Amino acid sequence: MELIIGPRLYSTWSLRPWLVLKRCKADFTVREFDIYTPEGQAELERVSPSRLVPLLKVEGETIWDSMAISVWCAERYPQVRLWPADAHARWLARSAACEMHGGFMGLRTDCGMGPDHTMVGPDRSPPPKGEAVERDIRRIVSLWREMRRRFGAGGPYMFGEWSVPDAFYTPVATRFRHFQIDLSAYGDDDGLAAAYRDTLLAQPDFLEWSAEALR
Ligand SMILES: N[C@@H](CCC(=O)N[C@@H](CS)C(=O)NCC(=O)O)C(=O)O
Repeated sequence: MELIIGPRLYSTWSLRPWLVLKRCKADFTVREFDIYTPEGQAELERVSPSRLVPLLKVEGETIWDSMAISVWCAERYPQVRLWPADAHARWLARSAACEMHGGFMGLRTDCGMGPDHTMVGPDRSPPPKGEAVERDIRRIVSLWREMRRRFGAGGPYMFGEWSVPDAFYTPVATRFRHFQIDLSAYGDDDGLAAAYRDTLLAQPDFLEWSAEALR
């Protein structure tokens, strides 16, 4: 089984299913290539039905899209709890992950993982300003706070124990850190969202990804 990804430093979509596969302790290899070069673009054209990464090559098929790969993982590794056990939490966990998967264009546009935006380096950028990005940040802070308050009793992750939304929001945590976004200015009065951001940034699997990215 092979996960095909873009550059670890920039490809937020690649990070998400990689985290999910690691949670499953899946036996997989990684093929990383620079999608931003002309050769990388040609390779993308050749290997990817959508011209995007990530892709999972398994049993003769190519599964494309980070969410499709995560859904495949839940099917393939039913013993690993990738979604919360509680039904209400599970419904909302899927909503939260899908909201990230399909939205937050303001944040993605203004806080992109461009070549100078390392996820872990000291060269942080100033906080972005603008209606769309600020609306997105406020929404994410409110979502994180609500889920942590309602479902977070069993652990430090969004729904207590680790689940797929944590993978989907890890790149957001890196953006909040990189762009020095003060979450208290967006309704995080008591630091609940900031603590969750720090939990995501301290995940051992994420630290492994970061170390590889800087290699
Ligand atoms: N909805 C897709 C989005 C994937 C995506 O946008 N991937 C970017 C890299 S992070 C890409 O492949 N871009 C190709 C390009 O910029 O040419 C998913 O969840 O996998």
